[in-house]
Amino acid sequence: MEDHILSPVKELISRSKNIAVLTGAGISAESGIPTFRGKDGLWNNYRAEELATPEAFSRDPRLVWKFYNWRRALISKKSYNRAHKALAIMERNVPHFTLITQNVDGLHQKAGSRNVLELHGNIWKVRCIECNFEDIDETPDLGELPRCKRCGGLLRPGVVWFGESLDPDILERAIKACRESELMLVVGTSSVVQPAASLSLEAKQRGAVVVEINLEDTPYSRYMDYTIRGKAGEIIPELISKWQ
Ligand code: BJW
Ligand code: ZN
Repeated sequence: MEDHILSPVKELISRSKNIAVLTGAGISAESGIPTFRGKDGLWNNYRAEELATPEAFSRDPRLVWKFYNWRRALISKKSYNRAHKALAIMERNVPHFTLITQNVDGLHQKAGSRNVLELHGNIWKVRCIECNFEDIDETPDLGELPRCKRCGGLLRPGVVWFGESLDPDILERAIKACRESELMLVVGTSSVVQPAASLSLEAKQRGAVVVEINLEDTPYSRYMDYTIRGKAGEIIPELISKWQ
């Protein structure tokens, strides 16, 4: 990527005291984890409404667990990439830094990021549908119908499905971080899922500079101050190269 495209954003990153970053599945694509949409997207092989909704889980919990066990096994074999690492380095060099992710793979934390808000939960979390007991279990395959340690009730993945509300505390902290930021980076998300997608507008409306890093255009590209087209694993390390 030519430097005249990146240098104003590099400059903004080194000047800003408060940065918010929103990431999506595209940041983990270079780790070998499939995205949801697009030609190699997960939803091309599986129908979202059959798997990622509370109705699907009530109808056929075995099928939903089969899908999540398959994804848990896949993610357990993957590592963070240069983009995750570069964001962890950015956090250490910026006074106020919030990483908001839609991803459930936990790779930001594995790369060393500390202040991470997981909007859609975490694939290693499980929650009892009877007593709400929450646990973290990194066993890749939890079997057909995993049960609660406390009460024997059926466990469900600790992720947020379509039609479910996001954790209000996490969402509130994410909105606050965006509103207070001077600069917001939106990385590797198709920006079609709400309310995550509109976080960049919260930032922009409060005067932040918004930058999109993606392989392609999204419905929010036109609101961006800068759009950088390319791979997150190449662009973000370049943007923070002065701290490497
Ligand atoms: C690269 C790259 C590289 C690739 N480098 N880039 C308002 C209007 C309309 C609908 C709604 C609305 N408000 C709420 C809704 C309903 C719904 C919604 O948004 N639907 C839309 C699809 C229309 N939202 C909800 O239901 C949310 N709940 C909610 O709002 O509650 C209140 C409410 C309920 C009901 C009605 C109204 C209000 C909950 C959303 C939960 C989303 N859950 C999932 C599954 C999580 C668990 C799991 O993983 O199994 O979250 S769906 C899936 O999509 C997952 C993701 O986090 C999310 C976003 O996907 P993401 O990350 O953007 O991935 P992709 O694949 O879409 O894009 C990848 C991008 O990367 C692409 O752009 C590539 O180009 C790029 N890329 N390689 C840089 N190397
Ligand atoms: Zn229970």
